[in-house]
Amino acid sequence: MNVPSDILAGREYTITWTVKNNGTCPSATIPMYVNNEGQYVMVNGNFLPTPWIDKVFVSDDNMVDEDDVELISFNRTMVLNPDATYTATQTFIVPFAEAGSKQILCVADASSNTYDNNRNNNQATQAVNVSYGPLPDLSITVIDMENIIESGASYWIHYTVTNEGDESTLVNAWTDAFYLSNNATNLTNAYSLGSKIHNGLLLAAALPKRAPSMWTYILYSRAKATSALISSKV
Ligand SMILES: [Ca+2]
Ligand SMILES: [Ca+2]
Repeated sequence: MNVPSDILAGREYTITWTVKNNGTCPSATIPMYVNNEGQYVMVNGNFLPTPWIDKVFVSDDNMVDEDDVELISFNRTMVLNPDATYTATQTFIVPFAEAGSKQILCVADASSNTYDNNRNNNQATQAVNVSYGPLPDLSITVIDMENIIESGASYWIHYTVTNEGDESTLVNAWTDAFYLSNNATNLTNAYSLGSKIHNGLLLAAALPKRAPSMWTYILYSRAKATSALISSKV
């Protein structure tokens, strides 16, 4: 397994791993039938591919269990002959919640589909340090809306979102949502006024401008009640 030892959460990385059949027979299903004497007989000597799945996890320890986060699920359908190998390369992203000292666990045939007679060598493990890199910082400003709104009527909300962080957004699509709430911070019982899907990166202000670092939208919304604040959430 080859994977970087220092990883930034939320960023895409490449992992490469190699699997070898150390056994003496192919990783395959051997079709058999029972003849008139009750003996098992191989059908034409053909081996059928047995599908299996290689998986990659990020884990606090070197054991695969339910606490681990699956990063890659890689399907294989092939006959791997004795001493034959294959090498797979896949990309993965470690979630922000997994920052810290972690282990990357790469498991060949993670669902035990093949008749592997020694599962002790089906896992490769590497310690990694997962940290936060520079992050984006979205900031919303409501440019224009009515201060007094009537229940059942429709209104425009004119707003701007700016990236004030040190890094461009790590995703290129998200949803801005607007609520009617009886307080400015808690959305627990807030009424949803509407939402707007944003498409496109917001670059960090310090980076060369390949795309706007600010987007302005006008949201057309219908208010439910009058005596409440408009809360915004990006
Ligand atoms: Ca674990
Ligand atoms: Ca094995």
